[in-house]
Amino acid sequence: MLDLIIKNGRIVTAAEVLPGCLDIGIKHGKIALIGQNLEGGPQTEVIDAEGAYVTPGGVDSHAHVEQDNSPTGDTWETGTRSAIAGGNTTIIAFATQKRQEESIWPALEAYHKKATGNSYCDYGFHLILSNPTEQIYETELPQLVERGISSIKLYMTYVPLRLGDADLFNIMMRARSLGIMTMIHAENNDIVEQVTKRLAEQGLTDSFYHSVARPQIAESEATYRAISLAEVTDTPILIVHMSAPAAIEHVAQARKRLLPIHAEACPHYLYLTSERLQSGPQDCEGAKHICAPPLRHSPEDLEELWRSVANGTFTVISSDHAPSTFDHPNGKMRGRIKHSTNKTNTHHHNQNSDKPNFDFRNVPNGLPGLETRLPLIFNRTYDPSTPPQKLDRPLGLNPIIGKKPSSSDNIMITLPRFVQLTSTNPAQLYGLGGRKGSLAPGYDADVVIWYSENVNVKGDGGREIVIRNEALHHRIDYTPFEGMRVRNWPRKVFLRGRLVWDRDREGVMGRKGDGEFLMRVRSSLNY
Ligand code: DUC
Ligand code: ZN
Ligand code: ZN
Repeated sequence: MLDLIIKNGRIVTAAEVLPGCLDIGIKHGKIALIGQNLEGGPQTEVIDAEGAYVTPGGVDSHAHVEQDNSPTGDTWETGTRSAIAGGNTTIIAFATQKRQEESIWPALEAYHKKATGNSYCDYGFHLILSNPTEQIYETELPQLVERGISSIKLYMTYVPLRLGDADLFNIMMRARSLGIMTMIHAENNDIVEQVTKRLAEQGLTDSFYHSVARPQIAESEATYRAISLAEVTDTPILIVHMSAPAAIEHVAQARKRLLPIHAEACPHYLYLTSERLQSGPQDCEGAKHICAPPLRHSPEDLEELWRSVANGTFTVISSDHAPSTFDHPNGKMRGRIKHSTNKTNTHHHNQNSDKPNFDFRNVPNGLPGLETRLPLIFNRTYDPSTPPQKLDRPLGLNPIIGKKPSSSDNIMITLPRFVQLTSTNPAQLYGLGGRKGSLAPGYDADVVIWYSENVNVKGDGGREIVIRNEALHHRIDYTPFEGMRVRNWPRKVFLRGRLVWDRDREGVMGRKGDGEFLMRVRSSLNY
Protein backbone atom coordinates (compact mmCIF):
# COMPACT_ATOMS: atom_id res chain seq x y z
CA MET A 1 0.00 0.00 0.00
CA LEU A 2 1.22 3.48 -0.83
CA ASP A 3 2.06 5.89 1.99
CA LEU A 4 1.28 9.02 -0.01
CA ILE A 5 -0.21 9.99 -3.35
CA ILE A 6 0.36 13.46 -4.83
CA LYS A 7 -2.52 13.70 -7.30
CA ASN A 8 -3.18 15.57 -10.50
CA GLY A 9 -0.03 17.64 -10.74
CA ARG A 10 1.75 18.72 -13.89
CA ILE A 11 5.06 16.93 -13.42
CA VAL A 12 8.13 18.74 -14.68
CA THR A 13 11.25 16.75 -15.48
CA ALA A 14 14.52 17.89 -17.02
CA ALA A 15 13.11 16.87 -20.39
CA GLU A 16 9.49 18.01 -20.45
CA VAL A 17 6.32 19.00 -18.69
CA LEU A 18 4.60 15.61 -18.71
CA PRO A 19 1.29 15.68 -20.52
CA GLY A 20 -1.94 15.42 -18.58
CA CYS A 21 -2.18 15.34 -14.88
CA LEU A 22 -0.42 12.47 -13.19
CA ASP A 23 -0.27 10.99 -9.74
CA ILE A 24 2.95 10.25 -7.87
CA GLY A 25 2.77 7.22 -5.60
CA ILE A 26 5.21 7.22 -2.69
CA LYS A 27 6.23 4.37 -0.43
CA HIS A 28 8.99 4.18 2.17
CA GLY A 29 10.34 7.58 1.16
CA LYS A 30 10.81 6.63 -2.50
CA ILE A 31 8.76 7.27 -5.59
CA ALA A 32 7.10 3.90 -6.20
CA LEU A 33 5.20 4.71 -9.36
CA ILE A 34 3.79 7.50 -11.50
CA GLY A 35 0.49 7.03 -13.30
CA GLN A 36 -3.12 8.00 -13.73
CA ASN A 37 -5.77 7.54 -11.05
CA LEU A 38 -3.53 5.78 -8.55
CA GLU A 39 -5.44 4.00 -5.82
CA GLY A 40 -4.41 4.22 -2.20
CA GLY A 41 -5.49 2.20 0.80
CA PRO A 42 -7.09 3.35 4.05
CA GLN A 43 -3.73 4.54 5.42
CA THR A 44 -2.67 6.40 2.29
CA GLU A 45 -2.45 10.15 2.56
CA VAL A 46 -3.60 12.02 -0.53
CA ILE A 47 -2.48 15.51 -1.55
CA ASP A 48 -4.30 17.28 -4.35
CA ALA A 49 -1.94 19.13 -6.66
CA GLU A 50 -4.46 20.13 -9.26
CA GLY A 51 -3.34 23.18 -11.19
CA ALA A 52 0.16 22.89 -9.76
CA TYR A 53 3.53 22.24 -11.28
CA VAL A 54 5.36 19.50 -9.45
CA THR A 55 9.15 19.56 -9.59
CA PRO A 56 11.92 17.52 -7.98
CA GLY A 57 13.31 18.91 -4.74
CA GLY A 58 15.94 21.57 -5.31
CA VAL A 59 19.58 20.50 -5.14
CA ASP A 60 21.71 23.46 -4.11
CA SER A 61 25.23 22.35 -4.84
CA HIS A 62 27.05 25.40 -3.47
CA ALA A 63 26.31 26.60 0.06
CA HIS A 64 28.67 27.74 2.81
CA VAL A 65 27.27 26.63 6.13
CA GLU A 66 28.92 27.12 9.52
CA GLN A 67 32.38 27.50 8.07
CA ASP A 68 35.14 28.52 10.45
CA ASN A 69 35.74 31.74 8.53
CA SER A 70 32.18 33.05 8.88
CA PRO A 71 31.20 33.09 12.54
CA THR A 72 28.17 35.30 11.91
CA GLY A 73 26.85 33.14 9.07
CA ASP A 74 24.19 30.46 9.26
CA THR A 75 24.45 27.37 11.41
CA TRP A 76 23.49 23.98 10.03
CA GLU A 77 20.17 24.37 11.75
CA THR A 78 19.29 27.81 10.42
CA GLY A 79 20.85 27.40 6.98
CA THR A 80 19.09 24.14 6.17
CA ARG A 81 15.82 25.37 7.69
CA SER A 82 15.89 28.20 5.18
CA ALA A 83 16.88 25.71 2.46
CA ILE A 84 13.72 23.64 2.82
CA ALA A 85 11.54 26.74 3.13
CA GLY A 86 12.86 27.62 -0.32
CA GLY A 87 12.21 24.20 -1.84
CA ASN A 88 15.60 22.54 -1.43
CA THR A 89 15.81 18.96 -0.24
CA THR A 90 19.57 18.57 -0.78
CA ILE A 91 22.46 20.93 -0.29
CA ILE A 92 26.15 20.37 -0.82
CA ALA A 93 28.24 22.47 1.56
CA PHE A 94 31.97 22.73 2.18
CA ALA A 95 34.57 21.30 4.52
CA THR A 96 37.70 23.42 4.42
CA GLN A 97 41.23 22.11 4.87
CA LYS A 98 43.26 24.82 6.61
CA ARG A 99 46.58 25.64 5.01
CA GLN A 100 48.60 24.47 8.00
CA GLU A 101 46.88 21.08 8.05
CA GLU A 102 48.80 18.28 6.33
CA SER A 103 45.81 15.97 6.21
CA ILE A 104 42.20 16.41 5.12
CA TRP A 105 40.71 14.37 7.96
CA PRO A 106 40.64 17.03 10.72
CA ALA A 107 38.51 19.25 8.49
CA LEU A 108 36.18 16.46 7.50
CA GLU A 109 35.69 15.27 11.03
CA ALA A 110 35.00 18.79 12.26
CA TYR A 111 32.51 19.59 9.51
CA HIS A 112 30.70 16.25 9.83
CA LYS A 113 30.35 16.93 13.52
CA LYS A 114 28.75 20.32 12.92
CA ALA A 115 26.21 18.90 10.48
CA THR A 116 25.31 15.60 12.11
CA GLY A 117 21.87 15.74 13.70
CA ASN A 118 21.38 19.39 12.76
CA SER A 119 20.29 19.40 9.15
CA TYR A 120 16.71 19.79 7.94
CA CYS A 121 17.61 18.54 4.47
CA ASP A 122 19.90 15.89 3.01
CA TYR A 123 23.44 17.04 2.49
CA GLY A 124 26.92 16.32 1.27
CA PHE A 125 30.30 18.04 1.40
CA HIS A 126 32.78 19.28 -1.14
CA LEU A 127 36.31 19.34 0.22
CA ILE A 128 38.15 22.66 -0.11
CA LEU A 129 41.74 21.63 -0.64
CA SER A 130 44.36 24.25 0.29
CA ASN A 131 47.45 22.17 1.05
CA PRO A 132 47.79 19.14 -1.23
CA THR A 133 50.47 17.02 0.44
CA GLU A 134 51.93 13.78 -0.95
CA GLN A 135 49.96 11.81 1.59
CA ILE A 136 46.75 13.46 0.44
CA TYR A 137 47.47 12.68 -3.21
CA GLU A 138 48.45 9.08 -2.53
CA THR A 139 46.16 7.82 0.19
CA GLU A 140 43.65 10.37 1.41
CA LEU A 141 41.93 11.39 -1.83
CA PRO A 142 41.10 7.76 -2.75
CA GLN A 143 39.71 7.29 0.77
CA LEU A 144 37.76 10.53 0.45
CA VAL A 145 35.90 9.07 -2.52
CA GLU A 146 35.21 5.87 -0.56
CA ARG A 147 33.73 8.04 2.17
CA GLY A 148 31.16 9.49 -0.22
CA ILE A 149 32.83 12.79 -1.10
CA SER A 150 33.42 12.91 -4.84
CA SER A 151 34.14 16.60 -5.39
CA ILE A 152 36.70 19.18 -4.36
CA LYS A 153 36.89 22.96 -4.60
CA LEU A 154 40.07 24.84 -5.44
CA TYR A 155 40.68 28.57 -5.16
CA MET A 156 42.75 30.70 -7.51
CA THR A 157 42.37 33.69 -5.20
CA TYR A 158 42.24 34.46 -1.43
CA VAL A 159 45.64 34.23 0.23
CA PRO A 160 44.75 31.55 2.81
CA LEU A 161 43.34 29.20 0.19
CA ARG A 162 44.76 30.01 -3.22
CA LEU A 163 46.73 27.51 -5.24
CA GLY A 164 49.16 28.16 -8.08
CA ASP A 165 48.95 26.63 -11.53
CA ALA A 166 51.28 23.71 -10.69
CA ASP A 167 49.04 22.63 -7.82
CA LEU A 168 45.94 23.07 -9.94
CA PHE A 169 47.54 20.95 -12.66
CA ASN A 170 48.58 18.18 -10.27
CA ILE A 171 45.28 18.06 -8.43
CA MET A 172 43.35 17.92 -11.70
CA MET A 173 45.49 14.97 -12.81
CA ARG A 174 44.66 13.16 -9.58
CA ALA A 175 40.98 14.12 -9.72
CA ARG A 176 40.83 12.70 -13.21
CA SER A 177 42.22 9.33 -12.15
CA LEU A 178 39.89 9.12 -9.16
CA GLY A 179 36.75 10.46 -10.86
CA ILE A 180 36.57 13.50 -8.60
CA MET A 181 34.68 16.57 -9.85
CA THR A 182 36.81 19.70 -9.47
CA MET A 183 35.20 23.06 -8.75
CA ILE A 184 37.26 26.20 -9.27
CA HIS A 185 36.91 29.74 -7.95
CA ALA A 186 38.48 31.61 -10.83
CA GLU A 187 39.81 35.13 -10.27
CA ASN A 188 43.34 36.35 -10.95
CA ASN A 189 44.70 36.94 -7.46
CA ASP A 190 47.57 39.21 -8.46
CA ILE A 191 45.32 41.61 -10.35
CA VAL A 192 42.96 41.78 -7.37
CA GLU A 193 45.77 42.30 -4.86
CA GLN A 194 47.56 44.98 -6.87
CA VAL A 195 44.44 46.99 -7.67
CA THR A 196 43.27 46.71 -4.04
CA LYS A 197 46.62 47.99 -2.78
CA ARG A 198 46.49 51.04 -5.03
CA LEU A 199 42.88 51.79 -4.11
CA ALA A 200 43.69 51.57 -0.39
CA GLU A 201 46.70 53.89 -0.81
CA GLN A 202 44.27 56.49 -2.13
CA GLY A 203 41.78 55.85 0.69
CA LEU A 204 39.29 54.23 -1.68
CA THR A 205 37.94 51.52 0.58
CA ASP A 206 34.17 52.03 0.42
CA SER A 207 32.15 48.98 -0.68
CA PHE A 208 31.95 49.97 -4.30
CA TYR A 209 35.73 49.74 -4.67
CA HIS A 210 35.53 46.05 -3.88
CA SER A 211 34.04 45.64 -7.34
CA VAL A 212 36.62 47.95 -8.89
CA ALA A 213 39.34 45.74 -7.42
CA ARG A 214 37.86 42.62 -9.02
CA PRO A 215 37.33 43.57 -12.68
CA GLN A 216 35.79 41.27 -15.27
CA ILE A 217 39.20 40.69 -16.80
CA ALA A 218 40.46 39.13 -13.54
CA GLU A 219 37.63 36.59 -13.75
CA SER A 220 37.98 36.11 -17.47
CA GLU A 221 41.76 35.51 -17.39
CA ALA A 222 41.55 33.02 -14.53
CA THR A 223 38.63 31.23 -16.18
CA TYR A 224 40.58 30.83 -19.40
CA ARG A 225 43.60 29.56 -17.43
CA ALA A 226 41.49 27.05 -15.51
CA ILE A 227 39.93 25.82 -18.75
CA SER A 228 43.41 25.48 -20.29
CA LEU A 229 44.59 23.41 -17.32
CA ALA A 230 41.47 21.24 -17.57
CA GLU A 231 42.07 20.76 -21.27
CA VAL A 232 45.70 19.82 -20.96
CA THR A 233 44.98 17.41 -18.09
CA ASP A 234 41.78 16.18 -19.78
CA THR A 235 39.79 16.68 -16.58
CA PRO A 236 36.17 17.81 -16.12
CA ILE A 237 35.80 20.97 -14.06
CA LEU A 238 33.08 23.35 -12.97
CA ILE A 239 33.82 27.07 -12.68
CA VAL A 240 31.78 28.30 -9.74
CA HIS A 241 29.72 31.49 -9.39
CA MET A 242 30.41 33.07 -12.77
CA SER A 243 29.52 36.73 -13.09
CA ALA A 244 31.48 38.11 -16.05
CA PRO A 245 30.09 37.69 -19.57
CA ALA A 246 33.69 37.76 -20.87
CA ALA A 247 34.48 34.72 -18.70
CA ILE A 248 31.36 32.79 -19.63
CA GLU A 249 32.31 33.30 -23.26
CA HIS A 250 35.43 31.18 -22.60
CA VAL A 251 33.15 28.44 -21.23
CA ALA A 252 30.89 28.67 -24.28
CA GLN A 253 33.89 28.32 -26.60
CA ALA A 254 35.22 25.35 -24.62
CA ARG A 255 31.85 23.60 -24.65
CA LYS A 256 31.59 24.20 -28.37
CA ARG A 257 34.75 22.12 -28.61
CA LEU A 258 33.10 19.43 -26.41
CA LEU A 259 35.47 19.98 -23.52
CA PRO A 260 33.84 18.87 -20.24
CA ILE A 261 33.77 22.38 -18.81
CA HIS A 262 30.83 23.27 -16.62
CA ALA A 263 29.76 26.64 -15.29
CA GLU A 264 27.65 27.71 -12.34
CA ALA A 265 25.37 30.74 -12.22
CA CYS A 266 23.92 32.31 -9.05
CA PRO A 267 20.73 34.36 -8.66
CA HIS A 268 22.51 37.45 -7.33
CA TYR A 269 24.63 37.78 -10.45
CA LEU A 270 21.51 37.31 -12.58
CA TYR A 271 19.43 39.96 -10.80
CA LEU A 272 21.66 42.57 -9.17
CA THR A 273 24.17 45.09 -10.52
CA SER A 274 27.17 46.75 -8.90
CA GLU A 275 25.08 49.85 -8.29
CA ARG A 276 24.02 47.97 -5.15
CA LEU A 277 27.53 48.40 -3.79
CA GLN A 278 27.08 52.13 -3.37
CA SER A 279 26.54 53.30 0.18
CA GLY A 280 24.86 56.52 1.23
CA PRO A 281 26.83 59.28 3.00
CA GLN A 282 25.57 58.03 6.38
CA ASP A 283 25.45 54.30 5.92
CA CYS A 284 27.29 51.19 4.80
CA GLU A 285 24.39 49.61 2.89
CA GLY A 286 26.67 48.76 -0.02
CA ALA A 287 28.39 46.19 2.20
CA LYS A 288 25.29 44.01 2.00
CA HIS A 289 26.23 43.21 -1.56
CA ILE A 290 29.92 42.41 -1.25
CA CYS A 291 30.69 39.09 -2.85
CA ALA A 292 33.43 37.72 -5.06
CA PRO A 293 33.40 37.82 -7.98
CA PRO A 294 31.47 41.07 -7.63
CA LEU A 295 28.08 41.98 -9.01
CA ARG A 296 28.66 43.27 -12.51
CA HIS A 297 28.03 46.65 -13.95
CA SER A 298 25.12 46.82 -16.31
CA PRO A 299 21.70 45.28 -17.00
CA GLU A 300 23.18 44.14 -20.34
CA ASP A 301 25.79 42.10 -18.41
CA LEU A 302 22.98 40.41 -16.53
CA GLU A 303 20.99 39.61 -19.62
CA GLU A 304 24.11 38.16 -21.20
CA LEU A 305 24.25 35.78 -18.24
CA TRP A 306 20.55 34.96 -18.63
CA ARG A 307 21.21 34.14 -22.29
CA SER A 308 23.84 31.65 -21.12
CA VAL A 309 21.33 30.19 -18.68
CA ALA A 310 18.78 29.81 -21.46
CA ASN A 311 21.14 28.41 -24.10
CA GLY A 312 22.72 25.73 -21.92
CA THR A 313 26.16 27.25 -21.36
CA PHE A 314 25.53 27.10 -17.62
CA THR A 315 25.17 23.61 -16.18
CA VAL A 316 23.86 24.54 -12.73
CA ILE A 317 22.40 27.45 -10.78
CA SER A 318 23.42 27.44 -7.12
CA SER A 319 22.93 29.99 -4.38
CA ASP A 320 26.55 30.33 -3.18
CA HIS A 321 24.85 31.02 0.13
CA ALA A 322 27.72 32.55 2.12
CA PRO A 323 26.14 35.07 4.44
CA SER A 324 27.33 37.01 7.39
CA THR A 325 25.32 39.29 9.60
CA PHE A 326 25.22 42.89 8.42
CA ASP A 327 24.89 44.76 11.69
CA HIS A 328 27.54 43.40 13.95
CA PRO A 329 29.54 44.98 16.78
CA ASN A 330 32.86 43.55 15.74
CA GLY A 331 34.71 45.67 13.20
CA LYS A 332 36.07 42.56 11.51
CA MET A 333 32.57 41.50 10.56
CA ARG A 334 30.41 42.60 7.73
CA GLY A 335 29.20 45.99 7.08
CA ARG A 336 27.81 48.77 9.12
CA ILE A 337 29.21 48.79 12.61
CA LYS A 338 26.58 50.52 14.67
CA HIS A 339 28.04 49.46 17.97
CA SER A 340 31.64 50.30 17.22
CA THR A 341 33.17 53.13 19.21
CA ASN A 342 36.39 53.18 17.25
CA LYS A 343 36.15 56.00 14.75
CA THR A 344 39.74 56.35 13.75
CA ASN A 345 40.45 54.89 10.40
CA THR A 346 43.37 56.39 8.60
CA HIS A 347 42.26 54.85 5.32
CA HIS A 348 38.78 56.21 5.32
CA HIS A 349 38.26 59.10 2.95
CA ASN A 350 34.82 60.03 4.17
CA GLN A 351 35.05 62.90 6.58
CA ASN A 352 31.52 62.49 7.95
CA SER A 353 32.06 61.56 11.55
CA ASP A 354 28.68 59.78 11.87
CA LYS A 355 29.61 57.22 9.31
CA PRO A 356 31.16 54.14 10.86
CA ASN A 357 34.63 53.12 9.83
CA PHE A 358 34.47 51.09 6.74
CA ASP A 359 36.97 49.17 4.67
CA PHE A 360 35.84 46.61 2.13
CA ARG A 361 38.93 44.55 2.90
CA ASN A 362 37.45 43.68 6.31
CA VAL A 363 34.14 42.45 4.99
CA PRO A 364 33.68 38.70 4.53
CA ASN A 365 32.60 38.04 0.94
CA GLY A 366 29.26 36.46 0.24
CA LEU A 367 25.49 36.85 0.30
CA PRO A 368 22.58 34.86 1.72
CA GLY A 369 20.52 33.01 -0.90
CA LEU A 370 19.53 29.42 -0.08
CA GLU A 371 15.87 30.22 0.45
CA THR A 372 15.39 32.62 -2.44
CA ARG A 373 17.22 30.68 -5.20
CA LEU A 374 14.32 28.63 -6.53
CA PRO A 375 11.61 31.34 -6.42
CA LEU A 376 13.94 33.81 -8.16
CA ILE A 377 14.74 31.41 -10.98
CA PHE A 378 11.19 30.05 -11.26
CA ASN A 379 10.22 33.67 -11.84
CA ARG A 380 11.79 33.58 -15.30
CA THR A 381 10.21 30.31 -16.42
CA TYR A 382 7.40 29.42 -18.79
CA ASP A 383 5.69 26.19 -19.66
CA PRO A 384 6.80 25.22 -23.18
CA SER A 385 3.49 23.46 -23.72
CA THR A 386 1.66 26.76 -23.17
CA PRO A 387 4.22 29.43 -24.07
CA PRO A 388 3.48 33.06 -23.25
CA GLN A 389 1.84 35.28 -25.85
CA LYS A 390 5.03 37.14 -26.59
CA LEU A 391 6.56 34.03 -28.17
CA ASP A 392 3.62 33.77 -30.58
CA ARG A 393 4.37 37.04 -32.34
CA PRO A 394 4.43 36.64 -36.13
CA LEU A 395 7.83 36.51 -37.73
CA GLY A 396 9.17 39.92 -38.54
CA LEU A 397 7.43 41.58 -35.65
CA ASN A 398 9.50 39.74 -33.08
CA PRO A 399 12.16 42.21 -31.93
CA ILE A 400 14.37 39.32 -30.80
CA ILE A 401 15.02 38.07 -34.30
CA GLY A 402 18.19 39.38 -35.88
CA LYS A 403 19.49 41.24 -32.87
CA LYS A 404 20.31 40.69 -29.28
CA PRO A 405 17.26 41.34 -27.14
CA SER A 406 17.62 44.34 -24.93
CA SER A 407 17.59 43.86 -21.20
CA SER A 408 13.96 44.91 -21.03
CA ASP A 409 13.01 41.85 -23.09
CA ASN A 410 13.70 39.63 -20.08
CA ILE A 411 14.89 36.30 -21.37
CA MET A 412 12.71 33.44 -20.15
CA ILE A 413 13.64 29.80 -19.66
CA THR A 414 11.46 26.72 -19.95
CA LEU A 415 10.32 24.85 -16.87
CA PRO A 416 12.37 21.77 -17.85
CA ARG A 417 15.47 24.00 -18.10
CA PHE A 418 14.66 25.27 -14.61
CA VAL A 419 14.57 21.68 -13.33
CA GLN A 420 17.81 20.83 -15.11
CA LEU A 421 19.71 23.78 -13.69
CA THR A 422 18.43 23.69 -10.14
CA SER A 423 18.03 19.98 -9.51
CA THR A 424 18.80 17.33 -12.14
CA ASN A 425 22.16 18.63 -13.35
CA PRO A 426 23.65 19.34 -9.91
CA ALA A 427 22.51 15.88 -8.75
CA GLN A 428 24.12 14.16 -11.72
CA LEU A 429 27.21 16.36 -11.79
CA TYR A 430 28.02 15.58 -8.17
CA GLY A 431 27.26 11.88 -8.14
CA LEU A 432 23.68 11.79 -6.86
CA GLY A 433 22.05 10.66 -10.11
CA GLY A 434 19.56 7.83 -9.67
CA ARG A 435 18.64 9.03 -6.21
CA LYS A 436 18.15 12.82 -6.32
CA GLY A 437 17.16 15.39 -8.94
CA SER A 438 14.33 13.69 -10.78
CA LEU A 439 10.75 12.53 -10.40
CA ALA A 440 10.89 8.91 -11.43
CA PRO A 441 10.29 5.53 -9.81
CA GLY A 442 13.15 4.53 -7.55
CA TYR A 443 14.21 8.10 -6.77
CA ASP A 444 13.92 9.64 -3.31
CA ALA A 445 10.48 11.22 -2.97
CA ASP A 446 11.83 14.77 -2.79
CA VAL A 447 9.03 16.82 -4.30
CA VAL A 448 8.08 20.50 -4.58
CA ILE A 449 4.54 21.63 -5.34
CA TRP A 450 4.14 25.03 -6.98
CA TYR A 451 0.46 25.94 -7.12
CA SER A 452 -0.42 27.95 -10.16
CA GLU A 453 -0.12 31.71 -9.88
CA ASN A 454 -3.33 31.94 -11.88
CA VAL A 455 -5.48 29.77 -9.70
CA ASN A 456 -6.57 31.43 -6.53
CA VAL A 457 -6.11 28.65 -4.06
CA LYS A 458 -5.79 29.08 -0.34
CA GLY A 459 -3.03 31.39 0.79
CA ASP A 460 -1.32 33.60 -1.72
CA GLY A 461 -2.10 31.80 -4.97
CA GLY A 462 -2.77 34.30 -7.70
CA ARG A 463 -0.74 37.02 -6.08
CA GLU A 464 2.85 38.11 -6.36
CA ILE A 465 5.05 37.48 -3.38
CA VAL A 466 7.26 40.25 -2.09
CA ILE A 467 10.54 38.98 -0.67
CA ARG A 468 10.96 40.21 2.89
CA ASN A 469 13.80 39.18 5.14
CA GLU A 470 11.48 38.91 8.11
CA ALA A 471 9.70 36.04 6.33
CA LEU A 472 12.88 34.08 5.63
CA HIS A 473 14.24 31.32 7.84
CA HIS A 474 17.97 31.98 7.92
CA ARG A 475 19.51 33.81 10.87
CA ILE A 476 20.82 36.69 8.80
CA ASP A 477 19.57 40.24 9.26
CA TYR A 478 19.05 41.03 5.59
CA THR A 479 18.43 39.64 2.15
CA PRO A 480 19.91 41.34 -0.93
CA PHE A 481 16.56 40.65 -2.62
CA GLU A 482 14.48 42.67 -0.13
CA GLY A 483 11.36 44.07 -1.81
CA MET A 484 11.72 42.08 -5.03
CA ARG A 485 8.56 40.49 -6.34
CA VAL A 486 8.36 36.88 -7.42
CA ARG A 487 5.47 35.09 -9.07
CA ASN A 488 5.55 31.97 -7.01
CA TRP A 489 7.02 30.17 -4.02
CA PRO A 490 7.25 26.48 -3.10
CA ARG A 491 3.94 25.68 -1.43
CA LYS A 492 4.68 22.18 -0.22
CA VAL A 493 8.03 20.45 0.01
CA PHE A 494 8.49 16.75 0.69
CA LEU A 495 11.79 15.23 1.83
CA ARG A 496 11.83 11.49 1.20
CA GLY A 497 8.04 11.48 1.27
CA ARG A 498 7.62 13.58 4.41
CA LEU A 499 6.07 17.02 4.35
CA VAL A 500 8.76 19.40 5.60
CA TRP A 501 7.44 22.74 4.34
CA ASP A 502 3.83 23.85 3.98
CA ARG A 503 3.45 27.50 3.15
CA ASP A 504 -0.30 27.38 3.79
CA ARG A 505 -0.06 25.98 7.28
CA GLU A 506 2.75 25.83 9.83
CA GLY A 507 5.51 26.70 7.38
CA VAL A 508 8.49 24.57 8.40
CA MET A 509 7.19 21.15 9.39
CA GLY A 510 10.45 19.26 9.23
CA ARG A 511 12.88 19.04 12.10
CA LYS A 512 16.57 19.44 12.49
CA GLY A 513 18.15 16.04 12.15
CA ASP A 514 15.77 14.96 9.36
CA GLY A 515 18.56 15.41 6.86
CA GLU A 516 20.97 12.57 6.09
CA PHE A 517 24.54 12.66 4.87
CA LEU A 518 24.57 11.54 1.24
CA MET A 519 27.25 9.17 0.01
CA ARG A 520 28.03 10.50 -3.44
CA VAL A 521 29.68 8.66 -6.30
CA ARG A 522 31.45 9.62 -9.53
CA SER A 523 29.75 12.25 -11.69
CA SER A 524 27.36 10.90 -14.30
CA LEU A 525 27.14 14.18 -16.22
CA ASN A 526 29.82 14.27 -18.85
CA TYR A 527 28.88 17.20 -20.96
N1 DUC B 1 32.81 34.39 -2.71
C1 DUC B 1 33.45 33.26 -2.44
O1 DUC B 1 34.46 32.98 -3.00
N2 DUC B 1 32.94 32.43 -1.54
C2 DUC B 1 31.84 32.74 -0.76
C3 DUC B 1 31.01 33.82 -1.28
C4 DUC B 1 31.68 34.76 -2.17
O2 DUC B 1 31.20 35.81 -2.43
ZN1 ZN C 1 34.19 30.98 -4.36
ZN1 ZN D 1 31.19 29.94 -2.53
